[in-house]
Amino acid sequence: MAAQQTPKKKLTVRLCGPRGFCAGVDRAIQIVVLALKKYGAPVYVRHEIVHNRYVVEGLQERGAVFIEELDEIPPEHRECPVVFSAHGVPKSVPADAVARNLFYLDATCPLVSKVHKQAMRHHRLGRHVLLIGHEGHPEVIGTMGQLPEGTVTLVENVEGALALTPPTGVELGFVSQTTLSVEDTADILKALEHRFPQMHAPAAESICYATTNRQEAVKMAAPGADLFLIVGAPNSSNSRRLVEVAERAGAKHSLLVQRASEIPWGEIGEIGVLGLSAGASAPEIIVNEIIDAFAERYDVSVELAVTAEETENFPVMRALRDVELTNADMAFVNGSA
Ligand code: 0CH
Ligand code: SF4
Repeated sequence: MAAQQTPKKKLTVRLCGPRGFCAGVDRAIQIVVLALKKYGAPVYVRHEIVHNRYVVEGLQERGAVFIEELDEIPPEHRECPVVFSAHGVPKSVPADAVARNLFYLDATCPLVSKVHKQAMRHHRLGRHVLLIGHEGHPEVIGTMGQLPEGTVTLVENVEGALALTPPTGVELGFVSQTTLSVEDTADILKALEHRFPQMHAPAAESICYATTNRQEAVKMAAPGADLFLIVGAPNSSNSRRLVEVAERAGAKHSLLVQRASEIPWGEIGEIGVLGLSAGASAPEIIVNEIIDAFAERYDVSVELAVTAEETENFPVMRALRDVELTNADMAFVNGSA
């Protein structure tokens, strides 16, 4: 007699929307793919174009070469394009590229560039800039590097805001990293405003629409979730913030995973509701891979937790607009392959 199979346990997967790629990530990946098509391999990319190994490896397979500094480009490859990552770069980087006679394509997200402009505006108006963000993150290095040394002070948390001793006799203006926790940033701002009531805000919000929307959807899906998985990399600021948001909003436990192979099956225990989202740099194909991995072990039903529709689209630079992408390229660019 055939052994009877135990029926799979029921699992509701609350799938957040929006999740995954934002317009800035889509544009940055597109720039590398288009540059490879137009100019051929190798195309150099300064820093991971976005913080995702799957994306980086996919681009490497197509002929991209990832470097951290421009001096890693060998002299015989000076003619090859070099792309700056979505996180932005200090002003010294394009200046160095010009000095080295390199051809560069800047894939900085337009919303990061907007923060750069706001920081520069504060500076132009004679203000000392307070940058809310995390030390060492490439976006923070890029934003600080828009202004002369000593004219920007980094504020990492409420303690930092309380301990801050900015230069005296000068007005203050703030900006932030685009990928921070909306709630933590509000707390930091409250502490700063309490101490420096005359401090000037930027003309536009620094935390971007994609960060805000992904956090909102996770907040909606988290209450009652036994486990919340965020697809993303350990060096992805926006993804790590989603893990924190999930736990704060009521998920019993939340974890960052890069691939289905990282799911710690032995530690999951009894679960009936799984929250699922993906950081702005995580492709949808990995979200599907994770749903499939759960479907092998549970009787899965997917429920959508949608808080916004996103229609943002950032066009690539003119130099690349004449290049045609195949369907396969398009699928890679939008994260579905
Ligand atoms: O969230 P961070 O900034 O670490 O970067 P990511 O994971 O590559 O996501 C894309 C955002 C790029 C710049 O805002
Ligand atoms: Fe741009 Fe926001 Fe995406 Fe960063 S997370 S690339 S700022 S849209």
